[in-house]
Amino acid sequence: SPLIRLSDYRPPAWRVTTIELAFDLGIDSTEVTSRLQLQRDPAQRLPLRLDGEGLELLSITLDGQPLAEGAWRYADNVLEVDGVRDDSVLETRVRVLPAANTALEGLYLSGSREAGFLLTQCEAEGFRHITFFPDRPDVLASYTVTLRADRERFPVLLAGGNPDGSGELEGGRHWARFVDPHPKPGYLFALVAGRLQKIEHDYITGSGRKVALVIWAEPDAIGQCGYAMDALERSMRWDEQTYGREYDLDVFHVVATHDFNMGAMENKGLNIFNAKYLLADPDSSTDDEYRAVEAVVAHEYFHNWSGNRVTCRDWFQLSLKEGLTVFREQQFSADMNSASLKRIEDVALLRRAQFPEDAGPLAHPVRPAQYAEINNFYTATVYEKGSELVRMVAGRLGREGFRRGMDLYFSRNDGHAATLEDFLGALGEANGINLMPYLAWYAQAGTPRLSARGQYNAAQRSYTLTLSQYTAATPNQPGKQALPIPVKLALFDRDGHMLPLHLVGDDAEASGATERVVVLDAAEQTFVFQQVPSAPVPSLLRGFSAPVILECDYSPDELALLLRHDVDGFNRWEAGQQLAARAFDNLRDGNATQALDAWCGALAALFGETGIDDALLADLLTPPGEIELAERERMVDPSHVHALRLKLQEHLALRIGREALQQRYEALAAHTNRELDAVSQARRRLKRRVLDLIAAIDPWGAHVLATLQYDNAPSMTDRLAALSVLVRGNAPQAPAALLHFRERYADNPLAMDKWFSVQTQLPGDVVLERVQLLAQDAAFTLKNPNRVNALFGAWARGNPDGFHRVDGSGYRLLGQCLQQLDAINPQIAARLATAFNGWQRLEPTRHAAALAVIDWLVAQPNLSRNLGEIVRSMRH
Ligand code: B3K
Ligand code: ZN
Repeated sequence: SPLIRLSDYRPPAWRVTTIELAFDLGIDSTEVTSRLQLQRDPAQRLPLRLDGEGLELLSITLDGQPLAEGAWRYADNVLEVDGVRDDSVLETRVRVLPAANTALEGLYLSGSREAGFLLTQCEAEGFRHITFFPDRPDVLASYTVTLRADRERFPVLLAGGNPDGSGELEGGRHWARFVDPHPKPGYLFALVAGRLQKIEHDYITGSGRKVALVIWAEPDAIGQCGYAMDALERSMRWDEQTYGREYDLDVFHVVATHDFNMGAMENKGLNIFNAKYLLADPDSSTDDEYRAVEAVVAHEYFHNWSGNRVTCRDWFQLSLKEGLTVFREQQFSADMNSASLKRIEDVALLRRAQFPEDAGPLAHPVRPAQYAEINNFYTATVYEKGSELVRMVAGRLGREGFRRGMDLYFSRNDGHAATLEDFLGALGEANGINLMPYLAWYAQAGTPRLSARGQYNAAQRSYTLTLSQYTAATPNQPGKQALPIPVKLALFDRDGHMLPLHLVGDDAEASGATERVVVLDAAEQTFVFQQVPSAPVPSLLRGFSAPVILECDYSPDELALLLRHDVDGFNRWEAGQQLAARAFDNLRDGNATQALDAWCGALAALFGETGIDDALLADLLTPPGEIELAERERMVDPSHVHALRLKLQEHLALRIGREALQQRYEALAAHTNRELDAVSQARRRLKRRVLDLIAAIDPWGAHVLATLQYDNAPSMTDRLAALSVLVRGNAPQAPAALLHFRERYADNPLAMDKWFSVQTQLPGDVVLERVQLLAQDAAFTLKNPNRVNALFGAWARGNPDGFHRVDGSGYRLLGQCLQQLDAINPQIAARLATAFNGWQRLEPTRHAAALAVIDWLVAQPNLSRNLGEIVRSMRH
């Protein structure tokens, strides 16, 4: 398929100023009438060309006149019309088939024909599956939408914008109209129709306007929407207080569906959510899921300004809205919960999902230069690395400066489609700083490696820090340039105290602080600190001040010192992670135990101390994951990585001691409740970790504890943690617990997803047969994205040892699944296929087996553009 290139961007030859849409809704067949008020760009003399995919054209008129045969052509997903003048009105009537739409893009049916409801998903290019339109984000139109449907089958009719009347029609039908006063691109259009129930809450904005907040769900789920409503209200207040941004319509609708390709969608005035990120109750949701609901509700709401009021000029600018909105969401979550725990979570995700992406065949810049299928670019790079880039810039400007810059960005671009240059330009201009050097970060793929070397000169009492950077080549990008890398740092003395910093070249005023930022903006630079009384231990990249891989030859003792004393919660955890990675190397190489001793010793000491937060302790006791550890290997054997990581935890548990673990477990278990306050959540988190550590040295004892915990669990968090220990330990109690879980939650799709996922964590080769068995289960279907991800996604991504079978049968199973799935839902197939990422560094046997399956996929006829692009790129 042809590549779309950023360098080919041209402004639209035709714009649409207003669109009037009318839907005659039906499950099998829906008719869509659209009236476009067109506007020609006088500088371009091109015929009118509108996007349209899979539309059955029923009628077409131009300025009220039926168009002659030959005056229009509809081929290759483009409708071309002759004789259109500036100011012309084009009316089309088309038919679409919602129930047959398994790709879940455009207008489709969620749930069963009898009880389900109709909804739309338009980002990125779904609007062209609904009507003919210039389906690109820089064409902003005013929308008037009329929905007509059978009242009994579709009692609720919703579209974005403010309600503008409703009424009865003949034959038991009814109608409702919505007018959106804010011009928007087609990707933000949405409608929902069906039997839904609601909860409502009146919100008063900072300036005193009343907004009706309405959350809609199917009858059996409406009782699980209260937490989302609470999170929505807090998000709205936070955006007013933090960014001065108010909501701008009279109503804000939110709808939950079980059939959705991603997390949620920020359609103007009508957000649509994957039920997984909206529904929550203690009996079926874990603490992590509650926090995910809070974050995603906030994320979609924040898009109302960062994405909707100011949208993207083209899809290459996707990170303009996504990176920025992830950053805003992360700030919000940090404010609502613990900031350092949030930072740990975000960096762990970056390392697990984005660093491997940036190091493999799918590596692409945050602003890609080309794509075949834009839906393949909703990636960890665009989202998470994009957020890190905003964070670097925000850090550079400081709190007030960033707010000043954001105010200018919003006011200057309000109602427009903007670029990353507009963003950095406004932020810089409001602060008198040139931020354009940061554009290089957006254009360059790959994770920079930052090397730090320190040298202490006792005679001069000076400490010289040399920083250098290097980024390895990535596909299509052999040469790399130096990037501006802000390094937040502190120096510790050997007793664990921070030293005042006197950097050569600073004026007296800046001198003496214990923490500061230096910016490396060349291949290598040197920074000299004076008045340093003794050889210090540097704490670098505090708070993870730049998305890089830090290489610094700390001794194990130095890392242990930071782990015990660093006051930056993130860097304290980070020191532990670095030390754990070195301990892993000790076990792998078998030639030293220094790091292993230091890691176990420092954590055993912390375990015995009081005063450390339970949740932070739980995170400190968790070594880097298997994917992260594999990233450090030249040649990867996933089973070996898995086994060594288990060994690592066994050493840690032994050092802490079975008795101490038991005591802590019992103390934590004594508090058992289902409250969501930070202290209760932290206890559950630590309890889960302690139980895991017990399982590492005394599986039998752990299984007894886990069975009790399962039976008495007041919340899903405790229940699932216990079940997971039983399953991962292949405990004799596991089958009965799984059976019980299944019966108890048979009618709860989100809980059933967990039933599927937890079983993908079975150890060893046996998991493959389990996955095959589960794929035949009556409750499994390839048509539901959540179910597919819960089984195949959780297995291929969450159980590297079980997926990367040395005989290649794991790859073949995934390959067959992808082939079938691609015919049903190409977006989900393409995303699942990224589980092959990293195959090039597998040891030779697995490498050959994975390649054979990738090649087999590439050779399949009729591959979708989505899956085709991913599997072909895998060969890079
Ligand atoms: N903007 C949507 C993602 C759309 C994905 C299209 N394949 C959700 C979000 O990022 O908020
Ligand atoms: Zn988003």
